[in-house]
Amino acid sequence: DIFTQIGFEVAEGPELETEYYNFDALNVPKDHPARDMQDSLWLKPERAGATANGQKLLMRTQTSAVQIRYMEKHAPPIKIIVPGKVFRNEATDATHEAQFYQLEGLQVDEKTNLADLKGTIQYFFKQLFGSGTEVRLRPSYFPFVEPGVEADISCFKCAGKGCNICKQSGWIEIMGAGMVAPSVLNGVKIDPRKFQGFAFGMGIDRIAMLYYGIDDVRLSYSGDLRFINQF
Ligand code: 2NL
Repeated sequence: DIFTQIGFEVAEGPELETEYYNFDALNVPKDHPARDMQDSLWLKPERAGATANGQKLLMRTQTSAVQIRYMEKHAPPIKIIVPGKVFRNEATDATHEAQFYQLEGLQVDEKTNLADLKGTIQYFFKQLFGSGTEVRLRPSYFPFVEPGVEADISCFKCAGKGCNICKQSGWIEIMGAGMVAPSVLNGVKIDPRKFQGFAFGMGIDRIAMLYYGIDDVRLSYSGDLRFINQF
């Protein structure tokens, strides 16, 4: 709702993806550890239907493939948010699940820049956590963006003084983002000399946990009605 108020549309796509859409189109190196069997849930290739046009299939590890598919079909201006379930080959504990929800966003237009990204993130977190919420960006790296950033918000519990939620730092690491890499735009036949884009991704479960003070991500998927009925 917060994003649709400023013109974003909701897009969705398949949970079962090809290696091309999940990794190659996003500039993830061929030897990147995220592609490993240890990190991703691959379908056995010998199983009938486990390849699509010779492409290996996996449960999507992020929703970015939806944005790639969208950019192939739609010319800019593009403003979408993509909610959806993602999957990791993960030993579960209080802060790790094998399935969780992400929300990614993508805007592509002429003259879209890093200030537009920061303004959009700032608007979102002020709406979600209150108008006193501050956002800061730190340099980071993701293969599909250049430059890449990590966004922190000022702690909504202690307003920056330092508490258990923000680990005494006053800031909470909340999402990754950046300007869409030119190679990613070229891959979907959008000319990066004419169009620029920003993109961001966040874990919805993690934000809900922070917001409601939930200390174990596995509760959300336990099927325990005493937990579910509180929301
Ligand atoms: C994170 C980081 C991110 C994106 C997701 C994206 C998608 C396309 C192109 C470029 Cl199609 N970028 N998505 C960009 C930066 C970060 O997520 O930590 N998520 C939980």
